[in-house]
Amino acid sequence: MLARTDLRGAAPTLAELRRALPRGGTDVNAVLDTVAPVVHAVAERGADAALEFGARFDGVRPASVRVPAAVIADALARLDPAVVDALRESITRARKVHADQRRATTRTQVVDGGVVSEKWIPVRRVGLYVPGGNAVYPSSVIMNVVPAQEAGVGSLVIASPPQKDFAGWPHPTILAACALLDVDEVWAVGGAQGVALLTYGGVDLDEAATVLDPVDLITGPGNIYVTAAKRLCRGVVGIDSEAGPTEIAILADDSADPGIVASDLISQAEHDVLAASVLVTDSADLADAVDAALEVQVSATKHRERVTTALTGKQSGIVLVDDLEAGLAVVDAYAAEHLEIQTRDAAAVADRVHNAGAIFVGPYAPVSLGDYCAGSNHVLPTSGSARFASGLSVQTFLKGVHVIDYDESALRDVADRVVTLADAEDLPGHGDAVKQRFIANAAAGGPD
Ligand code: HSO
Ligand code: ZN
Repeated sequence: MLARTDLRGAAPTLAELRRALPRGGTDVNAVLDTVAPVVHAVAERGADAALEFGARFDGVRPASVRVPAAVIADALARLDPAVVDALRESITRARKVHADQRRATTRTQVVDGGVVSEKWIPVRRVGLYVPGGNAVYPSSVIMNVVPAQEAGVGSLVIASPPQKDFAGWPHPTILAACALLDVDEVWAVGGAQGVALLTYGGVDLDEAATVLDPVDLITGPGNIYVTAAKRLCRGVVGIDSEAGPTEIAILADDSADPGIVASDLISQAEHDVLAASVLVTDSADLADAVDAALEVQVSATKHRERVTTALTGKQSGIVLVDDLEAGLAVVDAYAAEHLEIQTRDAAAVADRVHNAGAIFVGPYAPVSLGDYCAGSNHVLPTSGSARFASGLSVQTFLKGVHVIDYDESALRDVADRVVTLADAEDLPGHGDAVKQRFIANAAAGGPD
């Protein structure tokens, strides 16, 4: 079922390796021209334009952009208690992990009388985009909201597309997750117009003419139009990352259970026809066994068509390597969003991985656990960006600010060096700004 790339006996360069690996890719640039007029219209006309586009693209126009509190409360009241319980457990575990990510102010005594501190200030107002349509993921609400709250973000709004089946409000499971997380500001707006409204703000067309304040940072995945709008709005607003289709890579040796490997490959293929499932192994026997297990499991899985399309797409496959060493080079070059290690001594092998969004160690840490209930975050870097980017965390919502506090003698001690460097850069005004302090002191008969 999975295409094979055989690297045994080969010694590819990094560039050759990257080219040889299965990889998809969506062309966000191709829709920029379609999305730009939407963004511009919302930037100019605010909620009015956003609702018009919603009516056109989502086929429904909610009574207001802001979802009434009673609608949110009602969604929670109606949710299956077992789902409520599981969401609560997911929230509790995520809070535990993310609370530990908070950063303390650092204070460095550079010299006597000269201190530089770095403090971490939460972004003031954040917009979390939550997709509607096929992918209704209350778990993603948790993964975005919890780190923002643990970072101390004071103001948080969730935007999610209006749903035809629910009177134009976002999906009730999304609203219920908001209620569980104490998020009370939810906007029924999605797509490019949702991103634009978060960026530029507006005034709701409800009776109270509710003000829709713009945000400082937008996080959360979306479809290609949402991603294109994020690209266009970046700069006016902060953007977390551009999320591509989900990916799982599994590094496995002959000790791995082929049934487990197959089911984990299917679990992420289930998300999207463009999802990538990649097995990297030094065991041809395991590759054969996984393929056989896939045949059986895929035919029994609910979303078999979508899964089959994903697994047979050019973004998925099996990469055969000579040994684990070569396997590690492959997974580092691939830089998967999710990487599972299904080998002997899995923890030691995991320790050697350099590039992955998140690493899942051994047979009892499947990606599905991380998707919902490990406590880790499931918003992770895709498309190879794990080489330089991190998943969502408390850090995403913090800004580091240096605070510089030097007294007179500390400045005097280094003044000559500042003047020298300023002159070397032909910026004598910079040096003068330092000298001025000491001239002024002398003229005023100061302590000089
Ligand atoms: N695996 C997805 C997240 C998700 N899975 C949400 C289930 N629901 C991307 O990390
Ligand atoms: Zn998932």
